[in-house]
Amino acid sequence: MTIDHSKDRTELDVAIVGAGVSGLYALHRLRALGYRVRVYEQGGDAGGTWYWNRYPGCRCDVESLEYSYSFDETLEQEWHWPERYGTQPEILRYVNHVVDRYNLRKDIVFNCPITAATFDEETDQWQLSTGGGERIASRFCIMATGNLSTPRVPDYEGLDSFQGKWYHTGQWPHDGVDFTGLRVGVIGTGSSGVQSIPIIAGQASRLHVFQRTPQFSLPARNGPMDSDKETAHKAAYRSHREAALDTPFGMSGHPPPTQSALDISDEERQAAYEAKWAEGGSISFLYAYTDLLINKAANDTAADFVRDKIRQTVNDPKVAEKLIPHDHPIGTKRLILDSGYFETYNQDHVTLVDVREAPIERFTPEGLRTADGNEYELDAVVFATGFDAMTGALRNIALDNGAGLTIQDKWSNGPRCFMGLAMAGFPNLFMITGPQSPSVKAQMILGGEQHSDWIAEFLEYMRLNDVTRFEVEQKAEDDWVLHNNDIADSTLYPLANSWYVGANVPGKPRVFMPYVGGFNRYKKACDELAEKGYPGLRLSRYDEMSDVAD
Ligand code: NA7
Repeated sequence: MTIDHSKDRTELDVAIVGAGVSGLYALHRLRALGYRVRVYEQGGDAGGTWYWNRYPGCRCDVESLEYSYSFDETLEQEWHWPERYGTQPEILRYVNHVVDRYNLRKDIVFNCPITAATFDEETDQWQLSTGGGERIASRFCIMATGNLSTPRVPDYEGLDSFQGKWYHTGQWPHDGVDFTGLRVGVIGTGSSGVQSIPIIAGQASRLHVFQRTPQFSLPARNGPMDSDKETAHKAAYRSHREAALDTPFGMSGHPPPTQSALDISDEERQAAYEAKWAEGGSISFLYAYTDLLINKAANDTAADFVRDKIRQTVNDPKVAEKLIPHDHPIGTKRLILDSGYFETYNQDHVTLVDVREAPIERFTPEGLRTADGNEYELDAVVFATGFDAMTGALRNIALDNGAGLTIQDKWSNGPRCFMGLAMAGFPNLFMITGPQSPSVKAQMILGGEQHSDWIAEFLEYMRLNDVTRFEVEQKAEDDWVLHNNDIADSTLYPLANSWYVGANVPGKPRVFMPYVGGFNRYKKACDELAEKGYPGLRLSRYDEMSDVAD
């Protein structure tokens, strides 16, 4: 991209890319500090994940009283969440309420993808281009582009010829899809598949689920909000929020475990798992013992408990065995919460097809064919096949540092970031919940707030010190990447072929992307960085005279 020094371009202090929950809060926070800020969003409205993922059954797996903004006590008191876990429509309604309440819309440009971004060494500014050809110059750029925002449809031969309709869960039509009476195929059994399959089964005349990898899933035990619980939670909201900051996953209400799963009797452990199973929720289950995610033998006790539950739920033992995961420790792929998922396979019109055994060979005009020669006639196909997670959105932008380094080159062997917030070689560029930050391993709204607050304080520090540019020192980034990898390697996470390591995208370098040292530990590192005057970040000011001479 050529640098645009003309005057007919938007001039900003901070350009934010993405109007999801993080970008919205960053806008609110930075605008209040007096910065000229604007958000650029490719979607037609705000909400990010909750704007795009409108598939049936889409719901957050974090309880609604936790999965909400904490920055305004009035907001958290006045909003009523009708269910234990927020549905997509409810969360989107909440996001829009926030947008309107804080008058954010006036500084957001919708339907406006940022297609290119180049750093201008001469002026210490980012030069951004939009899909519509607008040019923006901004001192700082914040990529709030989301972790699961680049949907992936596998490259199946013949898909063009398929005469039915097909959908991706992450790009669901706004007016919904009625599957009544249709022969439907769902490909993929991650959270999106597991959440939508029971509902699609309720409409379809015939449902085939094409499963490559069975996944562990626990009952969500969703239901109407318990009003006593809501009242008590709201009465102590501040202490809940503070407690959440001091947990590994950014959520309150889960006392830290004190024992190894291997230090107690089988009976006691079984009773504990039963209680967690009855309570619902993934954190509660995985946080039952100190070592479920670091010791395979401990993990096996939890995995076996869930395997038995699947056997007890699914009537046909052969189908049950196919639904039972054996290739990864429980919790090392995102542990799913469901509402009646395994029970769905007890319905006569629902069939599980193992595409690990016989992969999908191609689509045909009538449906699809698997490698064992079976043909499946389908009227509609749902791709619940996930995302190019954590790096996809940024890599889709023609992003370069103006000195020959592109993001594609920088991340050719996997993402490298300093605390998931910034990168060596890309001055004045921030990420919110980027790779190598807790991101998807912590409550995302809390993570977005924490990152935005940290960025806001850093910008204030630079303003106070008359600085126009920051750069991450290479050593600081290398040390952080090493630290991130060391922590991941001390856990069971790398044992799974998950999107955490990019395994779902053919050819993607296998690197463990989220920081799993705990949100609390991570936040402490961020706070210390600020307290110590930002070691590892080189600060400078451009020479205005030379700029004028240009
Ligand atoms: P996920 O969790 O990445 O799940 C995608 C599913 O699609 C998973 O079962 C994949 O199997 C399957 N998949 C992907 N590609 C194929 C092909 N080519 N053939 C067959 N099956 C395939 O995405 P979700 O949208 O469900 O959830 C994403 C996150 O959103 C979730 O973790 C929560 O954090 C919320 P695989 O396991 O790769 O073998």
